[in-house]
Amino acid sequence: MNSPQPSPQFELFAFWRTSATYRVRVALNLKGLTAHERIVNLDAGEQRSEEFLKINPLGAIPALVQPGHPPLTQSLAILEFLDEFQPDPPLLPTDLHGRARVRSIAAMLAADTHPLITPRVKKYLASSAASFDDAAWRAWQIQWFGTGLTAVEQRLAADTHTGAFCHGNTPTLADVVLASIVVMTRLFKITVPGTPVIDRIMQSCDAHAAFARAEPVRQQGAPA
Ligand SMILES: N[C@@H](CCC(=O)N[C@@H](CS)C(=O)NCC(=O)O)C(=O)O
Repeated sequence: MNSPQPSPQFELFAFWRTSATYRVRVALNLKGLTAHERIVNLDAGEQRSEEFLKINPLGAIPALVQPGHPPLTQSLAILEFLDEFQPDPPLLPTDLHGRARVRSIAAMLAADTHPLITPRVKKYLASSAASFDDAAWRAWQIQWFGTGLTAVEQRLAADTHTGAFCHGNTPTLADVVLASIVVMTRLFKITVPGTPVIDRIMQSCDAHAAFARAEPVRQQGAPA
C-alpha cells in the first residue's frame, strides 16, 4: 500500500506557460518543497480579476502563499525566500562577490528582459498602436529576448566563474532565471543565434530533474 503524500507546504498562483512561475517551480523542485497550484488563466485575463488583484495588485503571477502569512510576489524575492526557508541545496554562492554576480545575471533577465514580453505589454501595444499585429509582436519578442540573452552570453563567456552552470558546477538563481527565459524562446519558437555558452549551460539544466519537471508543457493546463 502507498503511504499517504504529505500535504503541500505552499499554495502557488500559477499558469502552465509562464516564465516567472517556472522559476518558482524549479526552486521548489530543487529544494524538495511542494506547492498546491491555483491556476490563474492568463489567456482568460484572470490576473486582472478583482479576486486575484487582492493577491497581487500588479496583476501578475507567481504568488506564493505559506499558510498564515501574506502572499509573496516577485519571483526573485520568492526564490530568495525559498533559499532561506530551505538552505539546502543553496541557490546563492557563499562569497559576497559570487552572490552579487549571480543576482546580477538573474536581474539582467528577470528585471530587464522578461517584463518587456509580458501579456500586459502586448495588450498595451495592441491597444495603443494602430498597426500592431502578430508579426509586430514577434519582432518585438525577438528584439528583447535577443538583447537580453546576447548580453548574458557575453557576460558568461567573459568570466572564469562560469562552469557547467552560470556560476560553477551547481545550479544557482542565475540558472533558474536563464532557463526560464530560454524555455520561453523554445515555446515561442524563437532562436537567438551566437549563444554557445548559454546552449551549453542549458544542456546542464535540461539534464537536471528539477528543471525538467518544471517544463511548461508538463504542467497542468498545458495543451496536449
Ligand atoms: N517581475 C515579476 C514578473 C511577473 C510577471 O510579469 N508575470 C507574468 C507571467 S510570466 C504575468 O503574470 N503577466 C500578466 C500580464 O502581463 O498581464 C516576477 O518576477 O514575478
